[in-house]
Amino acid sequence: MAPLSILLVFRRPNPLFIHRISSKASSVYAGNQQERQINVVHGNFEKLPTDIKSYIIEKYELCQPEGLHICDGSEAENKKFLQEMHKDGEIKPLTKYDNCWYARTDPKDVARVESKTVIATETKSETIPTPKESIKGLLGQWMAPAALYKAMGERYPGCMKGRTMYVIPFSMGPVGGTISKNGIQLTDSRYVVVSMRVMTRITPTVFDLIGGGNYVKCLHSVGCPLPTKKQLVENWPCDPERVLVSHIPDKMEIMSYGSGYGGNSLLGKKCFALRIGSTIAKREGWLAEHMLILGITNPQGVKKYIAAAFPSACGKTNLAMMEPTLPGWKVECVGDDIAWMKFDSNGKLRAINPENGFFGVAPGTSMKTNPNALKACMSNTVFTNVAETSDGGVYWEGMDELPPPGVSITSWKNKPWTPDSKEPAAHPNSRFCAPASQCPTIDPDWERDDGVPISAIIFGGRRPQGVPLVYESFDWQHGVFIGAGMRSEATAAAEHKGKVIMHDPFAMRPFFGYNFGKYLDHWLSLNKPGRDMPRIFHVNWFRKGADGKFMWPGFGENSRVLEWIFKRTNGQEDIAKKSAVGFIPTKDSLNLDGLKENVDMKGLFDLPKDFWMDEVSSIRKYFDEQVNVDLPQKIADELDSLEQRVSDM
Ligand code: OXD
Ligand code: MN
Repeated sequence: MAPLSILLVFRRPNPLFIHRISSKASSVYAGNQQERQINVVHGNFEKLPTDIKSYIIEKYELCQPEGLHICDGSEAENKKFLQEMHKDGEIKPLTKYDNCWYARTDPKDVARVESKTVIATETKSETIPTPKESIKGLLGQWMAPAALYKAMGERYPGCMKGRTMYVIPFSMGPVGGTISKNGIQLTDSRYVVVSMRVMTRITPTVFDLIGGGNYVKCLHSVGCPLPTKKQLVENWPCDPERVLVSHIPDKMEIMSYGSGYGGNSLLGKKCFALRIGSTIAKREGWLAEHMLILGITNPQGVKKYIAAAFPSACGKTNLAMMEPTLPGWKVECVGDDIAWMKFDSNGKLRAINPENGFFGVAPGTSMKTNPNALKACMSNTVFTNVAETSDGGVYWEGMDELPPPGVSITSWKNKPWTPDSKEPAAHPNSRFCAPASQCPTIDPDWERDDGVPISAIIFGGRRPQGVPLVYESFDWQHGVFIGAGMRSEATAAAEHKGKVIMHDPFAMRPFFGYNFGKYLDHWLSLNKPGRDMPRIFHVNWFRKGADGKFMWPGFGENSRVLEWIFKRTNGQEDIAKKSAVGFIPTKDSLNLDGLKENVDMKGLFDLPKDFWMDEVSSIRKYFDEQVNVDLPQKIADELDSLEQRVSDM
């Protein structure tokens, strides 16, 4: 298409191309038997693969947008959307940086909404373990297909009226890569399009790669047809009362309604890469996990890769981008949130980061805690719900310093803000959405299409009491048990309140795409002869002393723990000793050279018997109530063995 005609199209209200469709062939929802038209405002609809055309027709019929824009992912297209959004008052430029933008959401749409996130399968037990009688299952939310179709029928018909439907062809992972997968997202939000362009790889090549329907279908609507019936808050369209984020694994389909916030609307991320991804991974024999991936090189130049699962807001991004304090060591980032891992023909587990950007939590990010994240978001970044400064910059809690005198701060709620204000300047779940390639420590192999070899898997959580700085599982099965028993303090990334310690197995509790008991079976089944199984560890940077202060300095100092893990993956036996919970470092084997603070190592590795007896009881209660008959016997045995070891302490 000639650029001139594109220009004309955008200026003219007339359709560029009218595609006639018969509603009989397509819509199961609308019940509308008239002939309707697709008003294609950008792209060549006719050239799309037949099954994608049918998918679009079906959803176009249902959502009734004003036009269809098939995204090409180009710089020019991105610029055009950003400018249009600016003109319409949906975002504003942050003039202090290069091509950075600021969005405020409706305060009712600020986080993932777990209570309204569902998976539809024929039987409930495909989605979640059957909990013990009279207990509410917390390992996912099932919705009967009929109930979901009814709920969709109440939401989607006409939901895009007056808006454009954007078609986003995207790849999770390097385009055409051996571990990568493709998706098509339909959305009525330009904010989503520009954010998806950062977080995934948008390219029309995806249309060529999709054959025979092997892709994930994603439909997203903010649920705010035009003209709006209500006054928008911050110009942020959403329908918070009726949010519904649904997944249909059998159809490889995601449908998300009512929210524009990242975790609910950038469907490549949690919905595809984890929930639907984990069901595909189970079927195909690999793993889709809530894990960062980092490369670590020792002073001799030997490099290894580590994957690590932490619940939301435990510092995954910080660890993935850390600057080691140990001289001569280097850490490079492959990904900060999601890992897809597959055993290759040599039995090595290889991982890719299916994402293309970082959707990081802003508060707490500073030059001290994560200089690389800050550098990554100095250009081409969309900030959401942080505070803005009068000199065109951003501000949030935990930043290194306040802006200079004379520069004022406006909070995420669009109110003047000073350090004396009662409310936070930035929402605790405010985000930066930045291209991964901009991270100064991005790993040279981060886009290798067959992934990087994984030597260790780390589980962790925010545990103020009782849990040592690091321990290693006795073997793969024990490691799977450690993942299953993970617990952590609640996060701002979802709607939970307060600082309760929540069970969050594998940091996947909000992201399992299928029955957690079957997920454990799948993990256990991966340990096959001839495979080089990664070693499994558990870390806790967040233990607090009697004075309520963190006992371990964290951040770059965590490289000392990574060094110990690195050595263990080299088979160094003399640096570990057996404890009730797993192998822990022998005295003096954790390198503390040059550590500026005094650290109570004894306290950090102390295993209080009462605490661990309580821990065993909590895990047992959780397994009994939540996983019930779906708990694999091997995991039940591991729990019994832990109890025995603790009572022998
Ligand atoms: C995230 C989360 O946004 O885990 O990454 O909630
Ligand atoms: Mn996450």
